Amino acid sequence: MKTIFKSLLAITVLSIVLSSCGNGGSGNRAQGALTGSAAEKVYVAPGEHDEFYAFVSGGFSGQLAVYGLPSGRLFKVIPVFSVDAEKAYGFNEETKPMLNTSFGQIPWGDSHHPDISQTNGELDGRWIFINENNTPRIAKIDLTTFETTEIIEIPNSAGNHSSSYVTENTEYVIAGTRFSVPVPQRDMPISEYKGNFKGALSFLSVDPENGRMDLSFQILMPGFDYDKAHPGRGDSHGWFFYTTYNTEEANSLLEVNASQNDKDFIAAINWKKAEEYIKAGNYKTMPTRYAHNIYDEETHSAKTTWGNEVKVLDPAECPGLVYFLPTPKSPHGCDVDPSGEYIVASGKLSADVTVHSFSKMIKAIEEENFSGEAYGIPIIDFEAVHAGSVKQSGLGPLHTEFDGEGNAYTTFFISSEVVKWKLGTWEVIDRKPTYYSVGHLMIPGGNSRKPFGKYLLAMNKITKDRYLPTGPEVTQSAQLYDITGEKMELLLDFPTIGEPHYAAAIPADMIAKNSKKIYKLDENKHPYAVRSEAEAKVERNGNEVHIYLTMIRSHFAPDNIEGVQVGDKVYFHVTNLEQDYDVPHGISMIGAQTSELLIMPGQTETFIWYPKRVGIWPFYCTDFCSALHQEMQGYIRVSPKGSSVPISFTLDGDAVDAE
Ligand code: K7E
Ligand code: CUA
Repeated sequence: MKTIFKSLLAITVLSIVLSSCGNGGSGNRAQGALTGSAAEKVYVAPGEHDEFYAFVSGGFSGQLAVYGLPSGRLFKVIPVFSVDAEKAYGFNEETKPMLNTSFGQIPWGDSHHPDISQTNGELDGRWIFINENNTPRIAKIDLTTFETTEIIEIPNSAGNHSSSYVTENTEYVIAGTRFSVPVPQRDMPISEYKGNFKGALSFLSVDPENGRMDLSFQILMPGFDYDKAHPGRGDSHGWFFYTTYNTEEANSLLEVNASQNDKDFIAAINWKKAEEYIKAGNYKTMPTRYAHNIYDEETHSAKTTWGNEVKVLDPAECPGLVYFLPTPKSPHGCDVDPSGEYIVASGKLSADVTVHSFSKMIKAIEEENFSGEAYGIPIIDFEAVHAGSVKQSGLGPLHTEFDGEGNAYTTFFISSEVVKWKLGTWEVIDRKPTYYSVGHLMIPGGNSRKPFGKYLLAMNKITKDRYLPTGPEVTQSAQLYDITGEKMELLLDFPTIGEPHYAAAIPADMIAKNSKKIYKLDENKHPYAVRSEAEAKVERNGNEVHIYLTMIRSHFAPDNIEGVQVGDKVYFHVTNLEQDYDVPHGISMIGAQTSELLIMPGQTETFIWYPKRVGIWPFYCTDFCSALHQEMQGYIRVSPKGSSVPISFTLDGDAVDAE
């Protein structure tokens, strides 16, 4: 077994070496794979719109990027888990609470798996959810504003990786732990991992009206690593499937020690059963602490509330809740086909892609066709659940998506390719190289009951010589394939932000029409909003100065402010009075230790400035908003501490005395 592992390692190394010179004999760089019509297929003429929105995770950037397909044009980077100076996310007073956790305010995250909300198993385009690995959290982005509106921390979890996938009606978004840890956390020898650490799988309910997430319950699983997950659909709706690795429960040198077992497991969770156990009171309530941050569109502000307990189910005490499906070997991807019958597992160290059958699983459970148990959880006999395997399909299978036409597409990291195969017969139909070392792939709607087919997006970890070099750090990339024919056709590759782990795409017409254009000024409930220039003012309260500032093309009101002193804490509460589409204004103040604010029409945002030196200091609009944008500026007079200069300001060119 060790030999296989070593030879796979050797192949990994070899393929990375090979990849710099064309990878696997696929011809001379990209051109070899391109036909003349490829350019036409991705050409979106100036002023025309793309057919799909693609939401591509930023991995270690912590963000979510919005691209158009088929053009690959980048429209927006939505800040989610990392601060973003461009948009003041995490810098202004309104969004700082979004990054609160039980560990304090965290400026960064590692985002992997976006998933669009569903109704009846089809994409509904209301929200998109995404996980944060490092400090476990799940975020929700509103697809009318393309803003992060909710982040909930996941307690008892560590490395929130098998996340964030939604059930057929977005009843739940789920979060699984990659690392097992002591639950509750405590001081103990790491060497006593085995049998003592636990893996928490979390179910967050989603309010069908407003999308509000709530940590419903957790299932405390044995101390394996939980890797990827997907919900059942159709007949398997009500179940959730998770791949596991390190069923050896090793705690050191996992690359060897967690590669011993011939088979790890897919954990099949009956969450409808879990609901029954919860209803029957068959759970424990564990004290814990986690942040729940919600952005309110009316106040344009986020608030943190704290959760302090969680309902926990123990599978050993809940018969019928969890079953293990033996699966070779250190599986990563866990994907369910549109019918819900097939559960596809990609064993990173297996030569084959293993497919389990949901109907066989149910039959095996009824017949108690078990080959053993682990920590009180039945292990179903492998042959009793196994539907088939795609044999010798490539090296290092990772992830699978579906086109809704009975075909599956699996990525192979080591052999750097996408392989198309047929569900049911398991025969390979086509394979195309990727450039290079592909991780996830995505077909629009490809993990729902209704995939849209047409395109496949491969997300690559390594690009080597594919783009102009930019020093030691080079871009990662996505590649677009046409999948309308029997054979796949490579159309385009384009650079991505961060490391693209996964993506979700949806036909543009499903969400473009809902896209918000402005915030209505008369609905602005920000506590420091002003709705007209006449209300603009400056107030002193001890050493705090509150500036209620407005912006409209092309001036600030007030624009001259006096009476500020060194040592004050100056709040800029800035309202954009515009009510036209696409007229944001920005603002920053010399020496401000924060980012600019970029304020949308009808919105109010706040930043704090600490005047440190006597003098006359300017502020200006940072977003080119009109022909007279450059005139959009103002001054603040800063006097010495204790000075007798009173607060005063100019409105409409007239001086106003505030005191
Ligand atoms: Cu990169 Cu889905 Cu986090 Cu596989 S995971 S590649
Ligand atoms: Cu307002 Cu530039």
